[in-house]
Amino acid sequence: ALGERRAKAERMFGLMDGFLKSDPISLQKDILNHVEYTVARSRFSFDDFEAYQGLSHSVRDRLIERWHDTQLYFKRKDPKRVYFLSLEYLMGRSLSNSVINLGIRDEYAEALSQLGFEFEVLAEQEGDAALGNGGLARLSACQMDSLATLDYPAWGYGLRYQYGLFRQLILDGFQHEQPDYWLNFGNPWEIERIHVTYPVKFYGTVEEELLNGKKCKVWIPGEMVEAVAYDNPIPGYGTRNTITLRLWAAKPSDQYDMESYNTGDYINAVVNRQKAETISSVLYPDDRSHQGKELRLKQQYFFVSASIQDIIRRFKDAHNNFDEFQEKVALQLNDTHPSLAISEVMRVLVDEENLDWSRAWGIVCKIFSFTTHTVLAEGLEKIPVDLLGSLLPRHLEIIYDINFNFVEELKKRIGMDYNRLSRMSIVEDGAVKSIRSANLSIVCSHTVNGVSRVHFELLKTKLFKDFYELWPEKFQYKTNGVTQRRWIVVSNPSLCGLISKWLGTEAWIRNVDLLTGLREYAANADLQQEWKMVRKVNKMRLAEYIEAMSGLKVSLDAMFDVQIKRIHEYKRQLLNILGIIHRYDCIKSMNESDRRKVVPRVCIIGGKAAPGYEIAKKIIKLCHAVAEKINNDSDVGDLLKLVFIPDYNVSVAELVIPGADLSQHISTAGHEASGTGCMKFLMNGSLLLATADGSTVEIIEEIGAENLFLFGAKVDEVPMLREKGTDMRVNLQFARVVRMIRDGYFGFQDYFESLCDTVDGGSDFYLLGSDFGSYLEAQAAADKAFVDQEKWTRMSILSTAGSGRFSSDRTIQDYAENTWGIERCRCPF
Ligand code: RUG
Repeated sequence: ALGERRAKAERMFGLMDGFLKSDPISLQKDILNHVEYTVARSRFSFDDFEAYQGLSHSVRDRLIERWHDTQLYFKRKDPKRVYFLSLEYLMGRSLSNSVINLGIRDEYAEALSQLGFEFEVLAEQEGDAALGNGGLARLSACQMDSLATLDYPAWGYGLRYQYGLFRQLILDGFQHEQPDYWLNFGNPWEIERIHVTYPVKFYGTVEEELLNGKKCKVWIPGEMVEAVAYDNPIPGYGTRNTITLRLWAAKPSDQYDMESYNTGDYINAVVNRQKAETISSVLYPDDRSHQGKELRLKQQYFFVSASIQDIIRRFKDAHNNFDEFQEKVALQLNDTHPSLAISEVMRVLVDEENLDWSRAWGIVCKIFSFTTHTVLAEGLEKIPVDLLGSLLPRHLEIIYDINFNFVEELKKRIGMDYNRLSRMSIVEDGAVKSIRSANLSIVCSHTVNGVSRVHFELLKTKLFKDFYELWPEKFQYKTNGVTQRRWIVVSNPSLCGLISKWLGTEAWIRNVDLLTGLREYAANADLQQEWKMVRKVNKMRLAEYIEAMSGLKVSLDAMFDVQIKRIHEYKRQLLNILGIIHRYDCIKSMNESDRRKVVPRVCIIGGKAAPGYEIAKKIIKLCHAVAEKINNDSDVGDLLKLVFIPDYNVSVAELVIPGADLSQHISTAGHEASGTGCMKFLMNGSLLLATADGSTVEIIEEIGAENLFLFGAKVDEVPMLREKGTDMRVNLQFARVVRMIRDGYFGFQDYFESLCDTVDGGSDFYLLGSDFGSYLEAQAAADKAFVDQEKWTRMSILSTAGSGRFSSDRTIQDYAENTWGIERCRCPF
């Protein structure tokens, strides 16, 4: 019967192509049908939100059609697939991106305008899918877009959190967190697969049994939860290929727990079952530390177990010999968060598929690759052994066995160097005995990737030095990238049109290296004129947003200077604010004629602080306190304004980035593994003010140091400067601005005391004091360049022209060829 069904599907394959028409009249009909039958509103009377719903369902139909075709084609071709395991994805909005990638944006706009709606207005109705914290999660989203566009046979796997990243509410300048129940109004971009479910086991005991005379381990679980698949089709651009992001939701299991029903306590039994859903209920809102939390570990195992079952089921549909597994499957660990996939694959192969340990191990070592996004050893995840032993007892045994074999092998290679053996061991013996997830991932992966060249150097010389010396051939790096589809085509349509006009082609949207073609026109007066116009319109859009949000009117002639990212001490938003205080202080002491020479600035800061990160929250409050003072000082007027943009997320970034003249990427050197925000600004022609950290070092190579404003200590100078400390008697400008805060110039004197303590009094771990002088010089250089608009515009064009290397298309192609060993598989229909 299965064979017959397949044959029928094959026969229908040709018929499916272009099944849904995409001319404006057909689109209108579809939208109205969905309004009437899916949304259940009258087609004669519906509002913007209902129109958005009808519209998105009609887009979804078209996505589904291509998605089915792609999946059927992949099934037929059976290529090696990459499975991308990530606990976080920051997808943002889907509507605009989908219609652009489907190539029917203009047809939809026309169809809607005839119905009396505007596409942009409806697009604004969509909420963000914020299933992640920051850079790592947005990177996953960009990489999914590139995987689809480049026709790679790929699947993304993750968790369908019911509550995404918290909404940031600012009351009186203080951050408050509000739950983001993003599914409240439905989510047309996902497809619930009620038949794609897997049981996931937790707790219990491991017992030994005899099977055909062979001793086997059997895990008797204490709890069982059901994982239900929700598929999100990801369309490629300029291709029919549409791949799957499969997110798992936890549901109570029907297979288990009859016992509690039989005891007669029906109500409590139902309530307990419901608790299963908490596993996928909420995203951890901290992008750095979540050590030792049981729910976090449950989340990690839950999504890993369901994904591995799904992958093995797909493999077994077409193959019956696990020796072929490595030819069909590449598993990518996005950071250490999914590292339990390693012990899970071992468990399934050995305990359920009855493979010998050594055969299973041989397979595991060939399928996993690991990318680390961390710079500091403190940031590496550890799982307390007690916790793992209780939640996943069989996994603990397997990890111990992997470690035993590894350490024995290591002894043969390096001898009895106990310090090194103990540093490299997967098991850490300390006050709290723990599993080192990074060591587990390195030992079991064929490739370990960093996310920029600077990061790679740090991995080799510091973080994973011991492992690099053992296996230098395992280590690589793939500098991160972002997708130009989202970050130019969707978010900056006027710039997109201008680029295509001057390059004479839209081909750069798939082949972004073509952007270098803009270099030859960088000084062309006509392009400069049009470039300035586009930038001005984007600034106007941003200014309107600022006014609507805060009531503050800002001048379009001012330089829009932006820093938007998670609030972290190492990202140094505090340095930015101290610089702003200095600027304010200088303006205050100027006479009228000097004031006329000041380049007006609108300083824009946005970002969320992890709820438990006190210092980061104080930085947000300081920003508001300083803004309150400056924005209400009539002495200063339009010369300086400070705005904090609340609830920074992907769609806010899409609005802010195109409107930025200058953007700041000012982390202490050696702390940002890569950074991807800088790439989005670069693509949009914003000039960068940056330290030589993470991927900015490679950006400098691409656009030339003369086209950005560089400052601060270099990576190798940091330890020495830290040792030396900041001498407040020498750094007078720095001492003065910190003193202004300490003296209560901006109010909240006691509250800011501990914040000031982080940068003076001998601490200053992130070197704000020692970098302050060169930071001010870089800012002065930016002012000077801004006065010369011809020069500024040339630098801006050269920034966009040099941004091609920072496309996620390049990153993904490199991964495909040099890490995963997969080939393109383009759906021909
Ligand atoms: O902090 C890093 C960024 O430097 C990097 O660009 C991004 C993507 O690679 O990942 C960020 N990151 C690191 N997010 N979470 C972590 C902790 O592992």
